[in-house]
Amino acid sequence: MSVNVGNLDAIAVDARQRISAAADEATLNQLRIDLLGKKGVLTGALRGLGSLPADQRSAAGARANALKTEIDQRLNARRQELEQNRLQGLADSEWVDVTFIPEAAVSRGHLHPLTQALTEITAIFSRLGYEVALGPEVEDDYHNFQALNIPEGHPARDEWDSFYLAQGGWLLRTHTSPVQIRFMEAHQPPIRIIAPGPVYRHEATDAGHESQFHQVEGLLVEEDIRMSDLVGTIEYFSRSMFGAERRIRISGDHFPFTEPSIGAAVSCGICQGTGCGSCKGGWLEIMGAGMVHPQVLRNGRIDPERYSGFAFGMGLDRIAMLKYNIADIRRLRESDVRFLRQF
Ligand code: FA5
Repeated sequence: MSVNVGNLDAIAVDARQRISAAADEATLNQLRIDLLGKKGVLTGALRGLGSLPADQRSAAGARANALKTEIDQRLNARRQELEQNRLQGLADSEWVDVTFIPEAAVSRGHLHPLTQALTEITAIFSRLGYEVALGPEVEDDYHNFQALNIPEGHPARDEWDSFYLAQGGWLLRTHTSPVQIRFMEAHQPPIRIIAPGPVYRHEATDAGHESQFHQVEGLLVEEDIRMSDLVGTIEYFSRSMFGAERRIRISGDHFPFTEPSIGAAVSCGICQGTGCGSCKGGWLEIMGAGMVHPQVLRNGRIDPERYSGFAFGMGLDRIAMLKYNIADIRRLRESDVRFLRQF
């Protein structure tokens, strides 16, 4: 190649451009070879100096050497620049501050007391051969009331005032008892189910009452089932759930869908049965129960001449309160971890 100051300028322009565009170390290494290596552009030009006329040789030689130095410096500078950028990029992702004191281990959560109580209830009843059934939270009037012997205008509707949806006569279920009807409509005996879930009531709240709480319904329908089977089941449940030292009180009650009907209460663990702000005279009512009314069996398409059964509906929140000695039901819904972490 013939060398003159003009094409040295062209090499310089091209080299500067390629060096500043190089985005990584490998490209820079390759450029060094291409420009300054044995077979590099500039080396070739230097070699051609000998063929220049003597009067041009020294000027072109000086220019070529200066360019060689410049290229070398530019390659080094660009390398440093790339390294600087890399370190800056690391700041967010990989940079390790060795002076940093690690935080205390992040505390793990655990199951909510209501979930813990329900898990235990499910385990107890599954030992007795019950399975879990679920029903809708938005119910129709028929399943929530009429099929349970509560026709329109029946005074029991006052006890179970609900939240009604604007259209279609739907309501938020006031208890889990409609699941009894829905399950019987679809199954013939033997039936042994528990049906847990949220229920809603339009009522004032206090330490023992919420307007949204949870129930666990139970239904057993087989041949020759008696009240003693129900009482035995309640006793077995209470002993398994609360321990033998808690006392159980069974008293008469009234529900339109059971005949006869009873209520079951467990002695309060906060006051040891003497009476306090979170119980009623030392007792906490945990469930309503009774023998399934023959008309309710018929509404569920089951022959009351052949089959009989019992049903119960327990308040899950009340059971969790009893089990864990929680004085106010409203605390269960506050989601305050300082409170929840105790259980
Ligand atoms: C009923 O809801 C009936 N469906 C229960 C039943 C089922 C009876 C099957 C017979 C056969 P009651 O309204 O009493 O009954 O509620 C049942 C339980 O839910 C109560 O014993 C109590 O433990 C709980 N409970 C009732 N109201 C509230 C409330 N506002 N807040 C928290 N728990 C409540």
